[in-house]
Amino acid sequence: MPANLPPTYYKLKHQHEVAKTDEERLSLLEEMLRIIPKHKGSEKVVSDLRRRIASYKRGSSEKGGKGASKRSYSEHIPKQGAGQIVLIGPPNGGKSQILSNFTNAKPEVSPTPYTTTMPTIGMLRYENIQFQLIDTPSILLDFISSTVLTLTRSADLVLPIVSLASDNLLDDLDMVVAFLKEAGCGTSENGTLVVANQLDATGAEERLEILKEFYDDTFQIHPISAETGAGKETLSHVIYTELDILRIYPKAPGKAIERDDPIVLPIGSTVLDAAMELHKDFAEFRFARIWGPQWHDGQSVSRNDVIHDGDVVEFHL
Ligand SMILES: Nc1nc2c(ncn2[C@@H]2O[C@H](COP(=O)(O)OP(=O)(O)O)[C@@H](O)[C@H]2O)c(=O)[nH]1
Ligand SMILES: [Mg+2]
Repeated sequence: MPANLPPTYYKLKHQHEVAKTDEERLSLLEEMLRIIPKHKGSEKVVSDLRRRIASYKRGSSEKGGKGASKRSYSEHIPKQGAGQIVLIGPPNGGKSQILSNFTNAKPEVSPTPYTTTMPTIGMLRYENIQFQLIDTPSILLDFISSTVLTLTRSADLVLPIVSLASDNLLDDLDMVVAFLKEAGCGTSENGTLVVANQLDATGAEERLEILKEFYDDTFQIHPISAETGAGKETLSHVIYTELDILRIYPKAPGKAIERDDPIVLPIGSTVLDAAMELHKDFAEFRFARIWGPQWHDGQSVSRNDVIHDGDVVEFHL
């Protein structure tokens, strides 16, 4: 049951999110608990508030909800893997469900809006690499979370998640567009990805058609279901393409190619970039040989030659 919380609650919640000290956090949580309407729909939020207040009073620094990340609060999340992907969107799009089902992270998933209060990280495996997915608190138009804004701006890729189970689908997407504008990440013509989640829901196909009718020219729309996993592989592939990266395989002279541990670099990288990524000592290599569709097998390449996705490079020191 939705909690239908008053705007003041979200304002306090945001202040709590950006608060600098535990004293401030505690007093904001107490204020949230004071003003929250107590009814069946808000039961879960209320009990969560009580639990967190108690935990502050015990002097613990637990900040997230159940299962949330316990790391200390920081707006910037160091990048891991082949790219940092930030999931943003309206409440109940399924951001947390995607993280939970597609990675080994266990964020709280719930039909109660605004359950997610802290970013949570998980790694999504794609073939022989991994992407860092970040689940975020849902966006609200009249209250922009500075955490989500910062993450959106620094991400390698932002993935808006909307729900095909929602009758507010078009409004939800408009809110995402407004948020991206606020973040200074304008939506490019047919460039920005949008994940239309919950494809398994009743009426999803019809809503997808409507979504496409209105937005096919503006967005690349990718239907998926976090629940069934439908569309996951295609989405992972699209993420890979959107990141403008390539994989190359280093090979030691006389040894077999290691296919399970590629070097990931931006498209346009050179033989020297690959050498330096492998190890700083490799920057001084004597010569390098390369294999791939663009090359003669084992041909010698120079430092400034541009490498291609899938190339195998052998460095001679
Ligand atoms: N049927 C269906 N339900 C989903 C799917 N993804 C999420 N949900 C449900 O939608 C609700 C909101 O999900 P959640 O991940 O917490 O949304 P968030 O607010 O975007 O993080 C939960 O009850 C989920 O179980 C999906 O692919 N299919
Ligand atoms: Mg969530």
